[in-house]
Amino acid sequence: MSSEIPPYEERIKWFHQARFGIIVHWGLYSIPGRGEWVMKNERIPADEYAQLAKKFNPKKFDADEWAELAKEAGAKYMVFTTRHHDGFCLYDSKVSDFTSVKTAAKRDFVAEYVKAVRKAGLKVGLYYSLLDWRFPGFFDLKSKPDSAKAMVAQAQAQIEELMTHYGKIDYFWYDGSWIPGLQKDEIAEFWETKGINAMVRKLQPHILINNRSGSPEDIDSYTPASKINEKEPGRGWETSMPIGDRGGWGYLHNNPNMKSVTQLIQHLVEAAAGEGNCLLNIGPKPDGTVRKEEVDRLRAIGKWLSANGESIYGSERSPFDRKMLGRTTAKGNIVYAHVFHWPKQGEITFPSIMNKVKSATVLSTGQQARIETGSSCRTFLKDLPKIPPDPHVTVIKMVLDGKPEAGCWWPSTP
Ligand code: FHN
Repeated sequence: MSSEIPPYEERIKWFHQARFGIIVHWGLYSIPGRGEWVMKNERIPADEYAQLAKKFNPKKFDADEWAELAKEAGAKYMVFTTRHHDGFCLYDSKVSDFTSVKTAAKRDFVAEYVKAVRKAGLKVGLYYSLLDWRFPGFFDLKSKPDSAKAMVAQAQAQIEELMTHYGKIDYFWYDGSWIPGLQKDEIAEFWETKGINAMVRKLQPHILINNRSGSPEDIDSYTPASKINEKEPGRGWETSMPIGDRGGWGYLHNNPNMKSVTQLIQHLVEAAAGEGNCLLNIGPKPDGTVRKEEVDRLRAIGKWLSANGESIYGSERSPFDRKMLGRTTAKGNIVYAHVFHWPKQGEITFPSIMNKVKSATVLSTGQQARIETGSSCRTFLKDLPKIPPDPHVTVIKMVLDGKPEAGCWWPSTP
C-alpha cells in the first residue's frame, strides 16, 4: 500500500477538526498497578519482569468497549500503546518473543483495537516507544554499542510491522526517543529517524507523525498540560495528560488525585483556544476493563461536548482578550466564549470586540442575552441567568457582523 503523500494541509485537516483524542496505556505494567515505569523505578531485572507475561491473560479485554467509551466521550481519535519502554509488544511481532501473542494471552490486542476503533468511526493512532529497557545499550551506549544498535534495529523492524500489517493507520505516536548521554540534536541520527519516517510515509502516505522521534514531523505532542504553549498557526499540536496523577499513565491501583470533570473540560477548551488538541489518557486495569473514575469522567465530557461541541470541533483561535472570564474560540463570524467563572450578576463584559455583536446565546440552553455597548469598545451581555447554565463551562455563542476583529486597546495601544 503506497502512493503519493498528500500535502500537509490536507493530512492535518481531520486532526484540526478532531480537537479531542483518547490515549490508552495498557500492558504488563498494569498488573502491579504502580504505573508504567514500575520496571525501571523499582529496578526490576528484565527476566524477573518478563514473568508478568505468564500472568497477562485479560479475559475481560474488549476493544469495542474501549472504542465505544472514547466515542461516548466525544473523542474523534484514539492512540494505543503497542509497546512501551518495557519492551512487551501488545501485537504479533516477528522480531520479538516478548509479545502478547507468544505468551499467556495468545492475542493480538493491537489487531483487536484497530478493528474496534475503525468500527466506531474514530481515527486510528498507534503509540510506539523507541527505547526498550531490556537492552543494556540503552543505559550504556558507549560501552555497549552493539546492544544499542540491536535496539535501533528492533525499532525499525517493529515500526515496519505496525505500518504494514494493521491496515490504514492515521496517526503514529512516537515516544521514548531519549538516550542517556546523547544531546537532543543527536537523537534523530541515533534512531535513523529520517529513514524510518520515510518508510512510514511510503507505507502510510496520509499518516500524521508526532515529533517525539527527534524530528519535527507533523504534530507537536510535547506540550504538557501544565504549560499549554500554542504553536504557530496551522501547525498541529496536542497537550496530553492522564486523568489521574502524572507518572500514572498506566494503571495506578491507588490513584486518588483524579482531575475533576471541570478541570478536564477546561484543559480541552484551553487547547482548542490555541488551535490545539487535547489527548486524554486512560489506564485500564490488568483485566482490560476501564476503572469507574475514568469511565464517569469520559462520559461527563461527552455529555458536555454533545451540547457544546460546535465550539470545540474544528474551532480556530479568536482574537479576543483572554483575560475575560474564560477562553474563546472562533469559526468564521462566530465567536464562542467559554466562561469558566460565571458572574453572579448574570452580566458579562467583553472588552476589545470591534464588531457589532448581532446575537449572543447560551449554547447549551438557547437562552438569549440582551446586548449593549459602552465606552472603550466594551460589549455587555445582559439578562443572563445568575446561576451558571452549565456546571462545568458555559459557552456563549456570539454572531458578529463579520470576521472577528479586536482593537481599541485600553488604556494604551498594543
Ligand atoms: O515515559 C513516557 C511515559 O511513560 C508516558 O508514556 C508519556 C505519555 O506521553 N510519555 C513518556 C513521558 O513523556
